[in-house]
Amino acid sequence: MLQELPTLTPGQYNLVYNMFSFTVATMTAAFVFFVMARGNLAPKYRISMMVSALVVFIAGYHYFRIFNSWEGAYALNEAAGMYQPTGELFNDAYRYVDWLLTVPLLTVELVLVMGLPKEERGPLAAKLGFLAAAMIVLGYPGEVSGDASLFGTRGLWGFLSTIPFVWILYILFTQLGDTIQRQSNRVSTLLGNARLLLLATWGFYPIAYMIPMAFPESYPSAAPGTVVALQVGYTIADVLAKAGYGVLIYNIAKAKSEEEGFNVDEMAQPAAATA
Ligand code: RET
Repeated sequence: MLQELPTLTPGQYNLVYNMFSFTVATMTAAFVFFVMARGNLAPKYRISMMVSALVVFIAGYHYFRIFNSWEGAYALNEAAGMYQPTGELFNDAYRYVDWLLTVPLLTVELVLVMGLPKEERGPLAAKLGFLAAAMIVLGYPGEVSGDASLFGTRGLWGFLSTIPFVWILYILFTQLGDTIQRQSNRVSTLLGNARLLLLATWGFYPIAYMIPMAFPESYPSAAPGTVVALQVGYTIADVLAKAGYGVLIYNIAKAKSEEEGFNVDEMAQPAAATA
């Protein structure tokens, strides 16, 4: 959807505008939260919060750029009462570059918080990270192609990207199943929830990607509703998959820290006493 944007009603334009603005705020706030919450965790689990913080920082930056790109791509035509494309590029590459950096990090977060032995951790994180990057790279040519049909460019690259996607899910639901079973009840429930949130949010992206395939003739220049739905859909999924998921990872790390005898209040007392 590079240059051929459709004309939008003010309601459609503003919905996307406000969603981008909300996401910049959410990612920034999540960054502050993850950095500050780090101290509540046993040192071993702090790295997973740093990875969460990196993910939302990268996303905050990209949403800021996406937001500016959206503003530049449209101008209000007052006579018509509609937002018309200015001819400036609405750059979808920001979204894909963001995913390319953050999606492998999200898989690393999950591996780190599981507290696996070192020799299992590295190879698993590398494998999941590589598959995640491959999934994003393969999706991009279809996203920016003008041919949105199921058996055309969008469908072909979407299919190729689904292969690493399914592979990741397979690893998460088979290999990691045993590791999750080995944890205490509380932690295994939390890890199970994180995995389900990952499935629910990640599953949303290929569905959003398929929306234009329903209207390949008119997409994108004559399909304002589809363009808006795609942007809003990806944005909601990003907030849940990054900030929401990071909070779940925090809860897991906190539960594990407590089980391993780390007590935040004891740590805080000496500082409070000197104050
Ligand atoms: C694409 C192309 C169509 C097929 C598939 C896709 C999967 C995308 C996913 C993206 C996840 C993004 C996340 C972002 C950050 O928070 C590329 C849309 C399977 C799963 C988690």
